[in-house]
Amino acid sequence: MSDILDCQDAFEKGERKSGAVYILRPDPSLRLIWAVCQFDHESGWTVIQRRLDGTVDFYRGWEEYVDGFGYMNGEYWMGLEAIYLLTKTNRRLSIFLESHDGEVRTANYSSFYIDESSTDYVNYASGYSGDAGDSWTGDFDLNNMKFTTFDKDNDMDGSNCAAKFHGAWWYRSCHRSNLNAHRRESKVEIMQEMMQKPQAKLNQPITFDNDSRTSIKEGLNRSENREELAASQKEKKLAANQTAEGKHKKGAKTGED
Ligand SMILES: [Ca+2]
Repeated sequence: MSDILDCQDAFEKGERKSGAVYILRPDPSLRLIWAVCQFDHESGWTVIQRRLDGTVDFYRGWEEYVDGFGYMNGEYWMGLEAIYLLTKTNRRLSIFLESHDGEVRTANYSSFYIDESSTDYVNYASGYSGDAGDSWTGDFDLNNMKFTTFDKDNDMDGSNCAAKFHGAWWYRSCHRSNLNAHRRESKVEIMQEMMQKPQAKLNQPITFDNDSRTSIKEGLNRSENREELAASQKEKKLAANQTAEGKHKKGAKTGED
């Protein structure tokens, strides 16, 4: 069972395998989350969204945006519920946009978190810095907006912004940032990573030590299996302890272990 809260916690525990998949448990009582961690000299970042090559379709409905989709070694959206859990404690966000010729621009927010599912994951972002431009808290403020998908219209526009712009986002009416949108036929494509935790540029390619085709869903399933396994191991241990206790009672008094 994972005892790593998030990628920052992994960093503090000595982990340094950038691009590796870690199993996180941001709240001890809650579910496990599979995530790619990136490390720099002073912190660990949890990759909550990544788009690299257009191989994963990001035009999806509410349920999938809540649960997450994609592949750990490629493109993925971690899922709103997981982002909610992670941003309960870590509230920094960095967005990296990389053009085909390798130019990286960043947008950093010193505070970012989203609220729980009953609010449809209302977002709160502030404290912009960077060179990518602020399309979140500036003139087109997305603060206090709920998340919108093509099958769940929470935006302020007369239309459904997700359907209109082929994406899913915290749209107001409609957007300037649309990071889950369908890729346009343009010469410059972008590579993005949305991470928690501060600054630093990540120009290095992503490498994977883990299974080459691990999907978010598989990760969740495996997490559940691991939990079941851990639970059954705990039961066995408990049973063994009880047996041992019984023996102790029968025999002479012995020290507790
Ligand atoms: Ca609308």
